[in-house]
Amino acid sequence: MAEALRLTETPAWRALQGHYEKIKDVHLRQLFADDPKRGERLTAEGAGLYLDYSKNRITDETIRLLIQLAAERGVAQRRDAMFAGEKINSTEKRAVLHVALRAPQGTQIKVDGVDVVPEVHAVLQKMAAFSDRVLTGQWNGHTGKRIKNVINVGIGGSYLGPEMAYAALRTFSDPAMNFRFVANIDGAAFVEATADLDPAETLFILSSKTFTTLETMTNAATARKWIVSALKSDAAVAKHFVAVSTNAAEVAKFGIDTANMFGFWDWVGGRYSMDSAIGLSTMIAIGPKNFEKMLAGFRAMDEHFRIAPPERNLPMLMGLLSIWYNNFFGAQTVGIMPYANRLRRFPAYLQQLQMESNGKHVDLEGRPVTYQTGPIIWGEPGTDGQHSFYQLIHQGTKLIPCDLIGFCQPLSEFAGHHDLLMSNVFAQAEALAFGKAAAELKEEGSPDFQIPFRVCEGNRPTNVILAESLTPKALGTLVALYEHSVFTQGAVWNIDSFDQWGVELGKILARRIIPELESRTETELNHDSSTNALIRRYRNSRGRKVLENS
Ligand code: G6Q
Repeated sequence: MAEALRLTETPAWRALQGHYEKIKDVHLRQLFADDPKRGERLTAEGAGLYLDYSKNRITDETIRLLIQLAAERGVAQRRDAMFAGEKINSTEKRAVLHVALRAPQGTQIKVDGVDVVPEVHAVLQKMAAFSDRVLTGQWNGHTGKRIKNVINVGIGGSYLGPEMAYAALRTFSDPAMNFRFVANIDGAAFVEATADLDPAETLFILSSKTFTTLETMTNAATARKWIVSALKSDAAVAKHFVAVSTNAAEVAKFGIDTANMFGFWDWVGGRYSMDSAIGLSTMIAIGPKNFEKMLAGFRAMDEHFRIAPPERNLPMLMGLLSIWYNNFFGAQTVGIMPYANRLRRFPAYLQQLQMESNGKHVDLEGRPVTYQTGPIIWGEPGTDGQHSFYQLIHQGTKLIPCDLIGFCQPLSEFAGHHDLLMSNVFAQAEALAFGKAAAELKEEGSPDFQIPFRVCEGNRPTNVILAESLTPKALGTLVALYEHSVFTQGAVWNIDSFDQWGVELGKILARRIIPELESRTETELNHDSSTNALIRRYRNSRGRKVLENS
C-alpha cells in the first residue's frame, strides 16, 4: 500500500500555504468593511456555547480549506474511532475513552469486547453514596467529629482538574466546608493546606492513577503522620483516607480498605480525568446532582462534536483555527483569558490539557514531524491581565491569538460589576481586531510626537466564547470543547495526543539524585560538571560532604 501523504504534502496544506500568502496582510478592518454581516455570519453555537470567530484573520476560503484539511487528515474518522473505543493511543496501545465517563446509562462502548459504561456508572454511584455520607455526617472522622475539610492529594492530571473545578464552582458548595489541594512535593504546600485545620475533621483523598507518583506518595505519607500523631491511633487512617486509583495493591499497602477506593481505568488519561473518580473532591463540594449536571455539559459537547457538521462544529473550528495561526502565521502561543475570576485556574488546566497532549515531536509512525505541533498555552483571568501583559498583545511584535471567555449572567451577589466586566471582553476583542490608527489619534487631539507610540495596529485575532452562566453544566461543556479542539489538532498533526513520555522521563530522573542529596556520608558524584557543582553546593549548604575527586 502506498504510504499516506505527509501533512505538508497534502493538497489542502499546499492550498492553505498559497492562500496564506494572499491573505496574510489583509486587515480585519478590511474584512469587516467588505462584509457588514461578518460578525453574525462567522459564528457558531453548540451545547449552549456561542463562538464568535469573526475576528480571526480568515475568509470563507480559509474555513473551506481548513475543513478540507480536516477531511484529508481523517479527523472525523479518528473521532469516530475514539468514540468507538478503538486503541487510538497507539504508543501505549490504549483506548481513549474520556467520553465514556459521561456516556448515559444504556449506551454501549466496548473495550476488548467489554462494555465499560456499566462500570463507569457503578463508580459514579459509589462516589455519590460516599459524598452523601460525608455531607450528611454518616461518614465522620475517627473521633466522631463531622468532616469539614477535604484535601485532595495528587498532582498533574490528578490535581489540576479538581482544583480548577472547585475554584470555578465554589458557589455551589457548602461554605462551611473547606476544600484544599496538595500537589507540590515542597513541604510548604502541605503546611499551607493544613495549618489552620483540625485533623479530626479532615478527610484526605489520595488521588493517583498509578499510586506510585513521588510527590503524591510523599505528601500522602506526611498526611498519614499528621493524622496518626494528632489522633494517636493507626486506626484513624481508615476514617481519614480514601483513595482514587487504578492500583488496588498499592492502595491496600497504604492501609486504605479497597472498599474505600474509587477506581478508574487505563483508558482515562490523567489530564482527561476530572470527570472520573478523580473528581471525587468536586462531587463532595458541589454534590452528586450538580456533578451529574457537569457530566451532562460534557456529554452535550461530546454529542455536538460527534454530529455537528465541521462548519458549525465548535471544537473542530477552534482546533483548525489554532492550526491556522500555529502552522501558517507561525504563532508560538495562545492566550486563554477567562473573564470570570472563578475560572482563574482554567488557563493552568488547559496548559496541561493542551501542552501535554500535543507537545510531541514525532508522528504516529515515529517519524520526526516537519511542522510545528502544540502551541504554548498561557493566560490569566480578565480583567487582571489587561493591566499587565495585554500591552504586548496589543502593541508587541508577536502574534498571539487569544480566546476570551465570558458569561452573560453573573453568579456574584455584586451583580453591578458584571456589565463592567463584560464590557471589557467586548472592548478588548474590538481593540485587538481594529486597533487605533494614527488618523483617529490625530483627530482626537493626540500630540504629534506621541502618535507613533499610541498607534495600535490591530489585526490581532480573537475567539470570543460566550456561555449563559458559570454553572456545573457550562463548565463541563467548556472543558469538553477544549478536549475536542486538542483532539482535532492532534489528528491533523498525526501525533499521539494521549501519551506523555516526557512526563514519564521526568518521573524517573530525580530518583537517581535523591540518594545523592540525602546521603550523610561522603558521596561521589558522576554527573556532568554542572550537575556535580550544583549538587556539591547544595550538599555543602546542608553540611554534607562530597568526595574531593568528584
Ligand atoms: C496526565 C499525566 C500526569 C499525571 C500525573 C499524576 O495526563 O499523565 O500529569 O496525571 O503525573 O499521575 P498519577 O495520577 O499516576 O499520580
